[in-house]
Amino acid sequence: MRNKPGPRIKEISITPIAIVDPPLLNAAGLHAPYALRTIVELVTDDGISGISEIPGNSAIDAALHDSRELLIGKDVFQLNEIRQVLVNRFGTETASQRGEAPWDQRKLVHIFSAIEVACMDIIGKVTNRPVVDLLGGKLRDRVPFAAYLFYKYEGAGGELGFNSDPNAVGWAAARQAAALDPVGIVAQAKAMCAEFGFQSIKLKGGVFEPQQEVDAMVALYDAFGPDVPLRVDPNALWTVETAIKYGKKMESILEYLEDPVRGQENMAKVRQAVKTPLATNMCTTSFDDIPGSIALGSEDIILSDHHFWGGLRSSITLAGICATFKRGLSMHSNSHLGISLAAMVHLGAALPEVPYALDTHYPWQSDEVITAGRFKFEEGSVLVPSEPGLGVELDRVTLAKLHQNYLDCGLTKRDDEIEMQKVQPGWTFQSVRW
Ligand code: GKR
Ligand code: MG
Repeated sequence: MRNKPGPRIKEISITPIAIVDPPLLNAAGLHAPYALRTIVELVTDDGISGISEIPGNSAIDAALHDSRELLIGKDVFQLNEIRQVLVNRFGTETASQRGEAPWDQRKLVHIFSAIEVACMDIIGKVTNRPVVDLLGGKLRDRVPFAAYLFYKYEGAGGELGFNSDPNAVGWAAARQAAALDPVGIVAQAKAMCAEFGFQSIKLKGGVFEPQQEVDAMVALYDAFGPDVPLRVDPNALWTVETAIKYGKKMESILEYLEDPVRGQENMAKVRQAVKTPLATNMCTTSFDDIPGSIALGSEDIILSDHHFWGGLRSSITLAGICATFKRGLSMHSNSHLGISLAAMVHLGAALPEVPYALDTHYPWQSDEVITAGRFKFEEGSVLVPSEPGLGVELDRVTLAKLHQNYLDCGLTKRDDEIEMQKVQPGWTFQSVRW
């Protein structure tokens, strides 16, 4: 019997969007009033649509446009061939191209992810299976996420910028409040956990001098007690000495310490000196980094992210490597909407183990681009979609509105340093600060 050829890609739409983001602080500066995302839609010759979402950046968008002619006519099931064609066109990418910012600045890995996820959405629709089944099947019905706290200035972001909507209530109101000290962080945590039911908490650090951030973690521990796992992420801004000094102070209260220092060698030094497990989304972020990670012992937990590990199937490969080398595996996040969340949930449901609640920025976003509206969290978890493919559909009216936001806001890439300089003239990003 002859194999029937799979559905072929006929159209590719690449739509940059800008979504409202509050003034959140991090090691690289300040979030702009809008976070950028790119929505990719593939349509097959028989009219089936597959979608994906990746971090927005005009260079990645341009490369996606360049890859169009290579992808048109390709069978969506031939993911290996699609990947090969993209590698041939763009060449390989080194781990160092990730850059020093908290977020990953590579191009090719994001393109792989965008195309692979959209193809898998189509494959799921063709085979009448949710994406999780294409990853080997579901091991859990719900995927747990953690509260992700940020120091922040007052403000709602978007058109309101540093102003607030006086009519907002509940989390929508709390999301606007300033949080610049331990009291503000505890208030933010209480409001976020009340709304979403999160049972683990992460603080984005690397903003204030280390003792203030340690005080915030102690305040969270005092407010939530020993049953709520806590993590802090200084995004590699500390020296080895600082990380050992303050890491030791937090040994009895942390579930893990995320990227206290820069680079695998430094992470390995801290790991030998501090009892708390170390996690990373900065020093081990590609398969090329794995030999160094194992040789040096740079971390205990790898925070995977299908957007920069090259897609969902690569993330499953990573899970196998983690199991072999006794690394824990969890998930990293950036500002995102529901298409990314759906992909994260399918992946989270397929992972052999989910020992740590996954990261998500989702509570910080108020926009959505899928027809069903915003995902609901129950007791901090998201139910795994059971419909074919990702289980979410594009809301085209909202997509057009968010694209207009992109055109109007004038941003073409993320630059938190420039945003910070608008508030603190002369402020510069330092790759190691304390
Ligand atoms: O959104 O400010 C942020 C975060 O700092 C993000 O860019 C990081 O990539 O969440 C991330 C992390 O865990 O390092
Ligand atoms: Mg991190």
